[in-house]
Amino acid sequence: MDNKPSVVMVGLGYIGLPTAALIAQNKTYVHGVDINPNVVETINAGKIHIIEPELDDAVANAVKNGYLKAATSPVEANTYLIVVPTPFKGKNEPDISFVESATKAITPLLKEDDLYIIESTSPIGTTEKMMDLIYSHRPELKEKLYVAYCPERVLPGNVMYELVHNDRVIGGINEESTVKAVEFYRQFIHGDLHKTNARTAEMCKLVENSSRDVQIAFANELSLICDKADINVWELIALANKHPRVNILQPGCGVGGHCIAVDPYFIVADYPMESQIIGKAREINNYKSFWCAEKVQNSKLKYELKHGRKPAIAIMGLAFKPDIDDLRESPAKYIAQKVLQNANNEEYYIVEPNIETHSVFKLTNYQEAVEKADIIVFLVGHKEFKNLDIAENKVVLDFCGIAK
Ligand code: SAJ
Repeated sequence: MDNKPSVVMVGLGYIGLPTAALIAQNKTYVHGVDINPNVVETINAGKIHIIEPELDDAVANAVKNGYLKAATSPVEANTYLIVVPTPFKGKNEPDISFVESATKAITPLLKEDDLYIIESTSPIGTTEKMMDLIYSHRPELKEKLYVAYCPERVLPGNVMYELVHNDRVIGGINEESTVKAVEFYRQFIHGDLHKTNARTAEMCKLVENSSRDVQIAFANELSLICDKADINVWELIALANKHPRVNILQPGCGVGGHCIAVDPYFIVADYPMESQIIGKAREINNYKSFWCAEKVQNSKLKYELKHGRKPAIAIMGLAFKPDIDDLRESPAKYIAQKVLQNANNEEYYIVEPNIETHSVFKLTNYQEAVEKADIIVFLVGHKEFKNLDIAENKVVLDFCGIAK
């Protein structure tokens, strides 16, 4: 690519790469940066290192047409996007060191009127902090850059569509920065672009996922109460939701994924005294997974007492939510691991229809597992598990409402 890139995208992961491909589709030159040379090589070969529908074609075309190129270091451009991970350090403390090092890497390249945007999920105040970091190294640029925060809110599996069609919240460190960032996103986003300031935009991302976490915690708490009170929680929720202003979510075996189970800690870490419900919701949702593992253990012992032999147990689902193959941060996987740790010569059938093999778990076909097991534990509501024929004499532990 001989053309000067107009956008530098730092971080070519689940969000950075699809966004880079989308911008490049719009005939804007994008220079993608990733610290992993294998990722860079894969992308420059027109291939992808992550699983996301339609992303392969988008990247292949963008690379072929010369609008997307990857490298391990940045070059000069007009717009710089920071889309790197913000993991945890210690006990649920957000770690913004990747955002910091990405910012340091592009700081020497910045010039007057450039636009710098953070998309990474970040603790409140990160954009201001990064602006100060830039100006501490480049004081001559003070107030001459546009600096903004713009979180993404796409659902894995539907990223290419949602990137274009979802509304976005855009918050600059001043009004001019907000306007400039809106102009940038307007080129390739059809959803509405809502203007605010950087701190509100940062908080907005965290609040979206915390809100869902709190609502799921409410459903999970109900499931614990109903278990003791001998009430079918699924029926209860369906009935309560007949009220025109009630909308309770579904209980499950815990909350997983890389966002909902993570982002609330970004608020709790900085505002521990104020974020009582948000913190408690995290505890409840984590506890729910532990509780499910305990239930399996109890039911195993009960079975042995009653039948005088060890039961065969089917663990149905390992993914973090229904109908996906993503096992990272999965409560179902955690429960399966915990159950196997307690194993005492019982026969186990581990089922995950969305993957072929697993490095730790020996997988069994779901029909075979249901047929052979005495205790069937539903952890994930995969479509394959619906309407299965289950013999009357089997013990069913339904943690995801599959049998309802
Ligand atoms: N879950 C329940 N009960 C429910 C709904 C979900 O237990 O009623 C569980 C799921 O099984 C799963 C977890 O919650 O373990 C999260 O699943 P999800 O599908 O709700 O969310 P994610 O993590 O795939 O995507 C979320 C989305 N955020 C919101 O819906 C507020 C997405 O829009 C965000 O872009 C994404 O997080 C992100 O990157 O932040």
